[in-house]
Amino acid sequence: FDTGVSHDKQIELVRRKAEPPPMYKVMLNNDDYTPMDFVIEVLVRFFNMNNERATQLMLTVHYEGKAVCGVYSAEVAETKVMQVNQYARKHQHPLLCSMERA
Ligand code: TYC
Repeated sequence: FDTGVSHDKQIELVRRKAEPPPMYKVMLNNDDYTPMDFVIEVLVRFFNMNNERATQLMLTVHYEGKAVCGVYSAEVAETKVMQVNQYARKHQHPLLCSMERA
């Protein structure tokens, strides 16, 4: 009988159960102006790091150009990127947070 769910939709529903959702790396990018202390504060506030991990990651970005802050679902990754970039702009720093497929 008619369940109201098309055959294509049923296939899509089965596929979604079998495959894990795509994951995204959330990255911080280096720049010459954002204060180191501000980057550490961002990592503590938005990525739930303690001060030691945050300091290490900030230095990795500073010396290597970028680093992965965490790996998340699309929705969580998009939210982190928005929150970090908004927070940086509010404080008038050029700090850039971005995401890419893991
Ligand atoms: N390079 C910056 C400085 O020397 C520090 C910095 C680290 C900036 C990490 C951005 O994502 C960043 N003040």
